[in-house]
Amino acid sequence: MQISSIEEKVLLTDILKLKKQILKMIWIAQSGHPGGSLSCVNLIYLLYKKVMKFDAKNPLMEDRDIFILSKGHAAPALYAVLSKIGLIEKKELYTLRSFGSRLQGHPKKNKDLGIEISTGSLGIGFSVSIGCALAAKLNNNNKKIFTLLGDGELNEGVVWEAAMAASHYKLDNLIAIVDRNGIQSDGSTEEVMSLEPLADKWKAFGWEVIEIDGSNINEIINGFKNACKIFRKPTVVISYLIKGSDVSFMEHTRRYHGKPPNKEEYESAVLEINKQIEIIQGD
Ligand SMILES: Cc1ncc(C[n+]2csc(CCOP(=O)(O)OP(=O)(O)O)c2C)c(N)n1
Ligand SMILES: [Mg+2]
Repeated sequence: MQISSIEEKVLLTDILKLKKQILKMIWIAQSGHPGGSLSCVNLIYLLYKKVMKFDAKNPLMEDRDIFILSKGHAAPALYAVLSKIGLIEKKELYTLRSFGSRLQGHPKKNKDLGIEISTGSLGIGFSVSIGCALAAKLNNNNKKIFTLLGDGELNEGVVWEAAMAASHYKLDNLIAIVDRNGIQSDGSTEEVMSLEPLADKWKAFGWEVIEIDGSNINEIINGFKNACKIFRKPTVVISYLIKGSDVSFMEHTRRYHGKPPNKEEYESAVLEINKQIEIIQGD
């Protein structure tokens, strides 16, 4: 692993710790979606940490940027990041999916927690983000709307209807991010419902397309920042990632799409991640 700066080292370590946090939450709940949470947590963290205009001390700030987790089943990744930035207490994370908890299996709208809308029904979060972007334009508010979709989520017809509307209304304040991990619940995206040539499809719908290596911190941050500079059309950042990334037996498989680790699996995953943290620290 080539680490070029101290900051990168800190961010990579944070991301690995977030992955451990996600696994612990899902293991304790014995329910949840580890694969798609592990693949995208770096994107969500870097958005909040390095890109978005968002103050955890004032989550209702009028001109805050908005993040919508359209792939709502990755809620543990969002909760872990919201906890890291100070909006959710760590001990509350372990109430994931329990009766009465504010942290359900899919995000439930709670603006004090930084959750702008309820999501989970695939395609809906993305559609709502078009409404948010339009509203911001009508209110002359220069906030940005970021929305994260899964690649399997792109099977939903409503996604393409929303994509068409976004370019029609020239929503340059809207940035969609696709977690292109290549796997959905029933197998590889190309086997279930082929998406390629994906970049060309978005271009044909009038979008600017930025493709990034989703495991490279600088590419992610630069990709998001460049997306914010595009004028008169929406941008999609297609992020090539690995489902279940950083836990070898969860990588590149649909097995852990919606299956929690058992005790042995959890402990072995933590050991693997700890080793990676040690390597980064020693670099
Ligand atoms: C409308 C709708 N249909 C079906 C589901 C069930 N579901 C949850 S996740 C998922 C697969 C999503 O695949 P992908 O977007 O690739 O997720 P990721 O790989 O990022 O976890 C499905 C079908 C749902 N949540 N909403
Ligand atoms: Mg996927």
